Amino acid sequence: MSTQPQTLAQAPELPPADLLKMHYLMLLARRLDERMWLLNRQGKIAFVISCQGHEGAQVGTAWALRPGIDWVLPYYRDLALVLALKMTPREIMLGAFARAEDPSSGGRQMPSHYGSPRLKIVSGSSPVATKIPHAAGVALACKLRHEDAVTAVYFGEGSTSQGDFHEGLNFAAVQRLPVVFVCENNEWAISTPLSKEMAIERVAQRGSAYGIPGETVNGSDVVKVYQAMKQAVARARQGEGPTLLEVLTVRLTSHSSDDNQFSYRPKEELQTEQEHHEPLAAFARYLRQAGVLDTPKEQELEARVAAEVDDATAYAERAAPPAPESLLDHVYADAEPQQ
Ligand SMILES: Cc1ncc(C[n+]2csc(CCOP(=O)(O)OP(=O)(O)O)c2C)c(N)n1
Repeated sequence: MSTQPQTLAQAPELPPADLLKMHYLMLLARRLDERMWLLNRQGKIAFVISCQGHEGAQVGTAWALRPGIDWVLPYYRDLALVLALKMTPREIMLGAFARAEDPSSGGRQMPSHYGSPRLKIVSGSSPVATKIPHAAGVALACKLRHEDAVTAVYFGEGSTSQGDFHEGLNFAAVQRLPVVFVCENNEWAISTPLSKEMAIERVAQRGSAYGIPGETVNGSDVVKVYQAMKQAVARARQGEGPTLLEVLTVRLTSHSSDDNQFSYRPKEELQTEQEHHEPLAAFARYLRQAGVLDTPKEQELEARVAAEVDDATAYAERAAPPAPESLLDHVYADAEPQQ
């Protein structure tokens, strides 16, 4: 990452209980993610695409949203985000094991295409950035219905070079829609580095082309991320239109379980990022300094998270796969028109 880490900000509006819950969710996401890699290498689940290094961006922004009221269109890295929005570890593992009970797609879509009708989490298509104009559409519907729901859509910086990004931002800006565009910038699009993705320094600069505010925050400064998102959400809710929020993150794993990042990325770069920009450790340090976290509390949280990860894994492993007859559901239109 090219920016220096910022000093962690103080936030009087976040009581210690909230800070601890945020830390717990980041830890839960990290440990679930790590377990999924083990399950993949054991041949038990087909595919993993990681949130590791993005947890601060995701939990910090989620904290400014109202789960089940605001609409959220996540992308595949958003495990910590959907946990913060109240998806459960069991639901996550049911998707990873492609089980019938998986709320995202009944075990039929690739894992990590998170969706939950109960929580207004909208599952996306695999072509990156397509969810950005979808989010503008959701926000337009909310505006026409005079609902005060805000829509938040998440994507990587590589996705901002797709046409869908530009069309979605332009439409949302012209219509002053209640939407927040959250870019998790880890400076890689699989093996393509940032310098080959765009000729500008910051994704946030793209906002000015559409007449909307663009802001960049450090994703390992969870409190700052929350504050920036809170401001963007308030702007949307007050009818002042969209914001482009760029959160600087690090990608601590290969792009996915089918990739080897060391075929294109220097090992030293990853080491530097782990030492200086790793959000889970940075937030734990902040909480220790603030007197909110200590070793016994940390051990207690680790034990609780380990039990939840074990439970979710065992539950999903035992759960039934989708029925063969459901193979073509939602793939083709029904032969008989529905009344
Ligand atoms: C339209 C389209 N082109 C290419 C791909 C293949 N692809 C999947 S993820 C990805 C990288 C996206 O990078 P970015 O948006 O920066 O997100 P990151 O994975 O780095 O978080 C690509 C190129 C795709 N899914 N859709």
